[in-house]
Amino acid sequence: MTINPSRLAEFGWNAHFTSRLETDDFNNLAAARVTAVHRGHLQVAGPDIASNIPPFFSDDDEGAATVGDWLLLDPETLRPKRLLERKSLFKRRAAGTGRRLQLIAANIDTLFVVTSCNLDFNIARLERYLALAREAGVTPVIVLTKSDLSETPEDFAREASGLMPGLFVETVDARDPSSVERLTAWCGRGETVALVGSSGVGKSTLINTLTGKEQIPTGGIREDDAKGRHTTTGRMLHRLHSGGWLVDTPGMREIQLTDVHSGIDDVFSDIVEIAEPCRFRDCRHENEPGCAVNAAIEAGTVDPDRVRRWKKLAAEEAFNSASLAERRASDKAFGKMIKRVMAEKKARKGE
Ligand SMILES: Nc1nc2c(ncn2[C@@H]2O[C@H](COP(=O)(O)OP(=O)(O)O)[C@@H](O)[C@H]2O)c(=O)[nH]1
Ligand SMILES: [Mg+2]
Ligand SMILES: [Zn+2]
Repeated sequence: MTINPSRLAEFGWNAHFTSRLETDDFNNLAAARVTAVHRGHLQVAGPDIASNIPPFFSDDDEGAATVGDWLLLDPETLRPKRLLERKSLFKRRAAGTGRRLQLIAANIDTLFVVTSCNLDFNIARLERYLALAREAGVTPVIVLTKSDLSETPEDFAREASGLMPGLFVETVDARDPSSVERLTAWCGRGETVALVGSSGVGKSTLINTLTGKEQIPTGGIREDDAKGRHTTTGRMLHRLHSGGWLVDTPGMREIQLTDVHSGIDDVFSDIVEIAEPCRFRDCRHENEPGCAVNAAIEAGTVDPDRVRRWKKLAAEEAFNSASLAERRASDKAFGKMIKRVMAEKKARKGE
């Protein structure tokens, strides 16, 4: 078993990963993709590999293998040796007081931000998802569903296009394969997509159309079991009939805005630029003298609603990141304390 990029493309491998290999790796290791993470093992898939293997951790915060990761394995034992540098990573803060960082999915190329041509369409929510995509290192594509139910789907598309320079927007009837074909450019061999959006917008319908199977219940039927646990019977990665993969994990569905500072700056780069000459470095663009943002609002060169949404998102992000930083600091202090206690114990034993 060796590493063969053209066969690995079947599992979403692309040039990014080939460029991360050492010459020796090709003949000495095998590569496989993590398709599910369980408590004591990882489920992986690759050419001639469909196995459960031991979990993989390296020493940093983001070192544990997650869904979508590529691992280099010992070809004999299939033990994981190395985690390949990720192309992208979605992470979130766990529920509860600790609010630890959880890795959701890695190596997604494109995020379909799904909304419908009706009341679900909400600019602030879309901006949030765009920031999330940019932070993760993923190309966002806005997918407007239910085009068949709207008299003016092009109006929704036009408004969505204005959210970010160069943003892709596609309008579809999620139930209709010929309409969903517009999305195949992002769903081919070597491509991995994920999908976010509110309940009812047509995500499950879209997945069924993209996979060409009626795998997933639609119309508000829960996929979780009665106790609210997520059933994980091979639903994490779906193979698309155009050759790509779709990641659909519970974490991906519950994703929130965390640690997305640079993502927000990307989506609102025009306002960040306008704010550059503010007199104070830490200008909050409220009533500070010499505020360039307020001057632009006065002059009518920037949309005040957009500024308001930017401030709200940035404030929320600052709050979330602060609590994460505190959490990390206290984890470190706790680790040091344990080390000290162990060292003292050892020293006493040695007496
Ligand atoms: N007319 C129409 N109905 C759609 C479209 N997409 C989804 N639906 C319907 O909307 C409802 C919710 O879709 P579903 O895929 O379950 O949404 P999810 O909650 O995002 O997974 C279902 O009854 C679908 O049949 C569409 O593009 N056009
Ligand atoms: Mg659904
Ligand atoms: Zn200012």
